Amino acid sequence: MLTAPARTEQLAARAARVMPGGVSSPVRALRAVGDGPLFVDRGRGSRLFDAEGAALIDYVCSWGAAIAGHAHPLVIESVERAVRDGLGFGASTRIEVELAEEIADRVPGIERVRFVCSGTEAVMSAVRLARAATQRDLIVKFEGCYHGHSDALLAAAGSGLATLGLPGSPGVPQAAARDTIVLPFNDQSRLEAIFDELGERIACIILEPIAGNMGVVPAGPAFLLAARRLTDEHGALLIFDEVMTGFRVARGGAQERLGVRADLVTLGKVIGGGLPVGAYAGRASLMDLVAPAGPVYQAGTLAGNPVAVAAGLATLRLLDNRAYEQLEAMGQLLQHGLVDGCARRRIEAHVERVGSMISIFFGIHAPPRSYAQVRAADHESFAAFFRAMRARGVLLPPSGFESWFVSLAHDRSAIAGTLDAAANALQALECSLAAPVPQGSES
Ligand code: KE4
Repeated sequence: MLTAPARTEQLAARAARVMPGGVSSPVRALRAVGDGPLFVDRGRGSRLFDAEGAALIDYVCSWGAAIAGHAHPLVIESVERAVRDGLGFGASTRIEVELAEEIADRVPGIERVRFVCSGTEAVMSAVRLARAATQRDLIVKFEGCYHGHSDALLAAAGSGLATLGLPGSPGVPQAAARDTIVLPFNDQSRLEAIFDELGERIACIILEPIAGNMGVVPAGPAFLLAARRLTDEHGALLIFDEVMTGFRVARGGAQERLGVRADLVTLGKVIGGGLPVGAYAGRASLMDLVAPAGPVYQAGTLAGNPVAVAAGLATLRLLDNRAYEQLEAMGQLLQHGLVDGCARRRIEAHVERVGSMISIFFGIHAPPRSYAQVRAADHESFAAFFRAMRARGVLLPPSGFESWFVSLAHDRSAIAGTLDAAANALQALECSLAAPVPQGSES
């Protein structure tokens, strides 16, 4: 564990006294990468400034939400304008209608949108709706996909559970997890077999169409088409969890990029621009089952909060075609630089990228297509790479089971700075990989 400078150390000690693990979300504890605590003072563009004032080129980007970069002037201006009129009313506002219209305009097949405050709430609500619409209980999810921390979805999840190596979580009653079927991601034959056996009892399949919570692992086209076909054949629903991919991988999200239509879509992150907004959305015949239009209950004090919605709407309005071209170009530049850096040092690694979502898997060559294959990667080397990059002013997501995010603020100079740091970090890694293991040391 690297020692942290004074202010950070002090903050970490105070946090540990009043917060579990000293953090508000497990992955922030940096335990998986064996690094010292991080406290951020502020962000600007592609950079964060930590409690010591050190600048870090940031690839966490608030876990994808800060797609416009930190403190984008137009987003800040929109939020400032909104806060002057009050922070929230528990009543409908014009701006939430505007955001719902913007989402419906962009995402194929969306006729109704319901706002909530997080991706977890969006998924929990969409699954409840799918169970109500089909009058069935079973749900199918995939190992390594993460859909938030609601009880039914924590089984064999990605992100923080994968990072901490947790199969699930204590406190989730058997009754809650019993109706969740977990299959290997991208395993079409297992999916077909489960529908042969239980198809008439399955309410929905939920998946990340481009998984980002086990590192970046795209769903294969045939696998996605099989999920679409099987749900249609058996009267089940297909839910795309696009909390991460929504409005990141294309103007209309993964449905547009991949050309496969889902029945329900869950959204988050980008639609809040860094403030707490989630949503679930789909065709009217489904969504109009949600109260008060229908009997499926879901509610929230801060749902559609005007300040948070203002940040999301301002962010979406920055995402025009040129923006997606830029995200693609900078993502490609970063990927090619990392591939080149590993090749020069004969470090075995695979760099996966979809648009502005990217991740590196050390110790494997073939692109991983399942959680088991990602687990077989060299996560120790990733941890060493993370520490070396942070020491050189670049902050990666603190886990090999996460996606890096490129924002509109990551210009050529930010990418160049990242690749300079990577060249040094990979050199250090090469030396450590080449160093003979001392005789008699622990394996
Ligand atoms: P939230 O409840 O954290 O807003 O969203 C849950 C969620 C649902 N679906 C997908 C595809 C997601 O990626 C997420 C949350 N993503 C993680 C990052 N891998 C959140 C980071 C954290 O837990 O601190």
